[in-house]
Amino acid sequence: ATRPASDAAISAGSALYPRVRETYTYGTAGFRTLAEVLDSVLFRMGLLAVLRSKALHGQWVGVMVTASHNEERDNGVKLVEPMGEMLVPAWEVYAAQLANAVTDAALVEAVAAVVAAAGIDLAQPARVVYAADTRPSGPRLIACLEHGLRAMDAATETRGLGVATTPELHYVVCCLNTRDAPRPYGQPDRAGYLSKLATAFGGLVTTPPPSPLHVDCANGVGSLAMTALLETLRAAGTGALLDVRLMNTATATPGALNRDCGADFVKFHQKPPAGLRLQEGDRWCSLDGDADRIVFYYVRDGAFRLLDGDKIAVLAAVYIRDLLAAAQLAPLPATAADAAATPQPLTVGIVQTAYANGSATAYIRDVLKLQTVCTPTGVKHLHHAAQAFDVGVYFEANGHGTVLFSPRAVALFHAAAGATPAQQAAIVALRALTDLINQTVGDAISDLLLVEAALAHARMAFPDWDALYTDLPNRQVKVRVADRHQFVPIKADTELAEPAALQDQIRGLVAQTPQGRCFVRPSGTEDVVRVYAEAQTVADTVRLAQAVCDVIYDHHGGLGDRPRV
Ligand code: G16
Repeated sequence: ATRPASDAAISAGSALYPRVRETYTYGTAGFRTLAEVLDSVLFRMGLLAVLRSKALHGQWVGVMVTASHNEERDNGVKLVEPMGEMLVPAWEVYAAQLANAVTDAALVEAVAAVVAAAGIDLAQPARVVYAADTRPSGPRLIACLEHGLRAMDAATETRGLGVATTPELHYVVCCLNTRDAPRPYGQPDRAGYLSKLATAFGGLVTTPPPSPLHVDCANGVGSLAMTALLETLRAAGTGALLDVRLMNTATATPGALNRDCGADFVKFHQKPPAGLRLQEGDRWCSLDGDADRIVFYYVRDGAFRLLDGDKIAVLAAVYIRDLLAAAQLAPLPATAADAAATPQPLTVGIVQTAYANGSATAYIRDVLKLQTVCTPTGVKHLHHAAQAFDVGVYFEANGHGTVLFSPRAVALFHAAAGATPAQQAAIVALRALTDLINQTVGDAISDLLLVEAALAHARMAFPDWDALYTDLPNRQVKVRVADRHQFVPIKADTELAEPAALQDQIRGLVAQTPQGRCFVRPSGTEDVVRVYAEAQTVADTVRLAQAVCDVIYDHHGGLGDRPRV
């Protein structure tokens, strides 16, 4: 058979971006490692993005260049599906095959193998939209990506968004693919994204907050998006509704990104960003490096108090549950087409991971009486589990999450009229919420507005929110090891299949600890193994975490200094 014209372009392009690593892994959020070894990966993901779009008959797919919470010297890349979701698992395998093809010729063969395996018609059009965060390596890696897009098909329709947050890119992908749908997701650019959020927020909140919210922007792209959001609100005449003070906005200072600041730092260390003085009672939050995560915090009686992703999930669930109760919506038939079917109430559920605090899960189950589901770490897993509900609230404890409304629920909100002013107001609020919440992926800025709206609705201050339940003491520790891939998690990350001896020891240590829980899993974004422990007391938690870290360090290839909890 004649070889496609792209073969020569792929081979020539590949020669410019030699592969410099043994193995690249498509992890929790795509490829993520030192930026300096990623050129070949970006070129090859350009090829793959074109193939993915062709496989989907020319629908837009997204490519985001970011390493999110990682240090500035890292970077990464992940592909985004047409509705804004994470790349499907079968294609993660193809991504790894392309990234790891050893020679230029092997890469050409690997591309041909994907074309054959996925049954791709290369004559199909391709459309790819891409963006990068503020990392200095971004422009270079985008150039590698663009070369790959052209090499695979010079006629690929492309859109570069420049510097954008990860959730903005997910939003734009979804908008581009729903332009002709009955309910387009929105205008496919930053202005459309911000005005959608601003309009929805203005529809939910009527009075300014009692005190400003200080926002640690992690010296990342979130500061640019927050600044633009404030301008959008001001232009709409609703600027007073959001009172924020932006901190850590030094996007151009080398090395500043995520350094001693940002959502991951705050959650991990359970302390405020370095160099910021928190006054008693001040309201604070931290975004991460690509603005897809957020955690809130404050100081009370001199103690740092964290309001993490679990607390956000509970607040969002309570808010939506109250609105649903006030709206008194009639149940919908099981399908719109089948009016004779038994009417079904809307289902509401909360999706968490093993990192969810035991107290949060107990509160959701015993007090809110809502269903909880536990999935492995990674938004891709939570997102799909949340789609099983009409209102699926999903948050990782680290502040990554959102709320999904089923098409059934959205249709119901738009069809309902409401017999009383209270019902009408609740229905209007539910409609606005479906716009305020970025349903394509976790979004720190959308979540910030959601939390402000929920607190305003319930007239709650941070301490009231915090008091919904009390977290069990918990610790997370990173252990550097020679080979993190020897740790094989099962049962939604709660146990290890391998090394079996380690899992037995963890079980023994947990059994001796009141309300103890502990698990170990390899990170999919950093070269470490993560240890999580919680227990009734701080002392027990520290003891449990330290004991497990010691076993790993001493018997499973620990590197560097012994981890100290
Ligand atoms: C990414 C994922 C999150 C995950 C986090 C840590 O976040 O999107 O779902 O919780 O990595 O993953 P791991 O424990 O495997 O390192 P981000 O904000 O870094 O993109």
